[in-house]
Amino acid sequence: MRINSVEFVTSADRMTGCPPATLPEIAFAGRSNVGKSSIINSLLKRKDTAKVSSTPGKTRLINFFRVNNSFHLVDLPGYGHARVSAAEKKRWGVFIEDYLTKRETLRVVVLLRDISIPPVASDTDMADWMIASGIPFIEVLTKADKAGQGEIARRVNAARETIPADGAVLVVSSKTGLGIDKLWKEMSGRLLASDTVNHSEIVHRG
Ligand SMILES: Nc1nc2c(ncn2[C@@H]2O[C@H](COP(=O)(O)OP(=O)(O)OP(=O)(O)O)[C@@H](O)[C@H]2O)c(=O)[nH]1
Ligand SMILES: [Mg+2]
Repeated sequence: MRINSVEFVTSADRMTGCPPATLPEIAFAGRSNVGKSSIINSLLKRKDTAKVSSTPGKTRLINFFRVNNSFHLVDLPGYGHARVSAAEKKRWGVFIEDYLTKRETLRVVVLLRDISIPPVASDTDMADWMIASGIPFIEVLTKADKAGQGEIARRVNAARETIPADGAVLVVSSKTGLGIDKLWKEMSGRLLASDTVNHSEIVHRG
């Protein structure tokens, strides 16, 4: 993907705070600390467009980034973060659920999991819920630089068994750039399937 421009659009903490639904969107979901913001930066070839932190729960709002004036990448707050109150968790949950089920321009969700951490209930619940709700998603295992070849193969196989997804399981690292081009390819396929996007802006390399 050739990145011509990236603009931060807005942060929203409720549906009415989201920008007008005019551009197709891809949202990034996963547990806190899994590397959602880092992957967005890697995809955009930027260091700190999306805020990254070693403290889980850094992203507390839904952040919208406009790319090539053609589509949005959307950074969601992580689920399953222990350090926030039950009330706040519930409020986030309702907002994220609203966003995922009601946003007309949402094309696909990139669902991230840490390759070194076996799936927990919140991961499988999320995947099951998206399947039941008819929300298409791409399954991605992150932080692959922390795992050896053998472990990667095992985790990919396990991921195929534990989480039924329609497509392939992608393996990525924001640290080394592994799998980023493949992920772009998968994402641009979903964007190209929509009419509203300016096709000339979506060009993937190689
Ligand atoms: N080794 C390694 N570390 C990573 C990678 N991606 C992210 N990290 C680290 O993981 C931590 C969390 O990264 P973030 O991108 O902030 O994670 P997040 O999913 O956006 O977290 P929340 O906003 O809290 O939900 C940071 O310390 C990152 O440096 C990766 O590919 N490899
Ligand atoms: Mg984040």
